[in-house]
Amino acid sequence: MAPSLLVLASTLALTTTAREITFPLIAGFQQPLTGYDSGLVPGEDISAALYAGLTTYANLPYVHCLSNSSVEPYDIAIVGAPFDTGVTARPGARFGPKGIRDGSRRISPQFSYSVYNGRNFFREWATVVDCGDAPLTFLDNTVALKQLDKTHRVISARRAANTTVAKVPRIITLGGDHTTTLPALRSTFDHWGAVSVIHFDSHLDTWDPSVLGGGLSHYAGVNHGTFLHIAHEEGLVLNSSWHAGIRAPVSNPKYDLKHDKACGFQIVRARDLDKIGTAGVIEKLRKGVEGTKVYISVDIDVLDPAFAPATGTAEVGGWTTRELLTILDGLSGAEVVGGDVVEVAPIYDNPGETTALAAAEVVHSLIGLMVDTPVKGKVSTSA
Ligand SMILES: [Mn+2]
Repeated sequence: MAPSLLVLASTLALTTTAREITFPLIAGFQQPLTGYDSGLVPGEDISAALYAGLTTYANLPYVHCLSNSSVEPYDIAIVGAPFDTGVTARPGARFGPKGIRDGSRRISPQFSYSVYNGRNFFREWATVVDCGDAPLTFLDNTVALKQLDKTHRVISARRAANTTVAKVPRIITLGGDHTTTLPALRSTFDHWGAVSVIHFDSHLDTWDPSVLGGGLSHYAGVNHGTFLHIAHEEGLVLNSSWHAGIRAPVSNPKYDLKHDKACGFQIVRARDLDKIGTAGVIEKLRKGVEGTKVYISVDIDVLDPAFAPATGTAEVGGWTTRELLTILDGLSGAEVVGGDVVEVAPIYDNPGETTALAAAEVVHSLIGLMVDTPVKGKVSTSA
């Protein structure tokens, strides 16, 4: 072997033993994204949980809120409702909670100061936790909805963490098809009475069960297109409720729209935004629900399928993710007692998780509204 090759071979051998990569000194340091090293064992900080550990919404702590014993107190609880046997079109929303949590992995309490308002809603007065999913049977809708009723009752019956601000913990549900909003409204009624619903959706969802499904059987009349009719029938909804983003056709314009009004709703249509802008939509909604407690339900199909393809009943001609977030954030000051994001069916999403990312950010906005405006409960709760 020529001497020059020998030198090269020995240099390579030296290189392969030098495995430690040393970077030049820098004039600063990176704050850990989450957690701080306990110092139990010297070395790298592995206490950080971002993209590691089990996936909760926004890397929040998991609490077994449905436990029979006492748990760490919280003020705002995220809970999944894996239920999709109330749909009239594409199923798949039972995997919505998992999809939304996956879409939220980049969000963390340590890195959430908004460039719009300078606030980090995870770091104000409220303890926000993820309760995991409600155990719902997929074989009987009546039983599943009873299980979800009880889930809401148990989670909201615990004593809040920061009782000096608000005594009743509030819940944000990750759907699930839209039927899952009904148990949530029953639960907010128990604590705060009837509410104005701000319902972001491309569909009315106030269909008379006798028109949609109920002709088949009483059981079939309880579904994701009739739950607002049923909520009205049960007296859970005030006449100051609003739909926002409506664009899907109706079967009978005289009956459907009249019936919708009778259920307590007024309508902002999707294309109204072109005329009055996000500021105009915000003004209508804010004025419309003034002085009442508010429940915000976001059917992800309010977005155009370009921004949310992964949903059961997609309708073209919808709002953008930015427009929806602007409108949601614009509702600050409203007394939001509960909220949800529903109809996310991850199987129809794309590799970029477009729908899941949008849904995760919508949940973030709902948390912001709840933290911004605490709500006093009228019913006292026990520990
Ligand atoms: Mn809906």
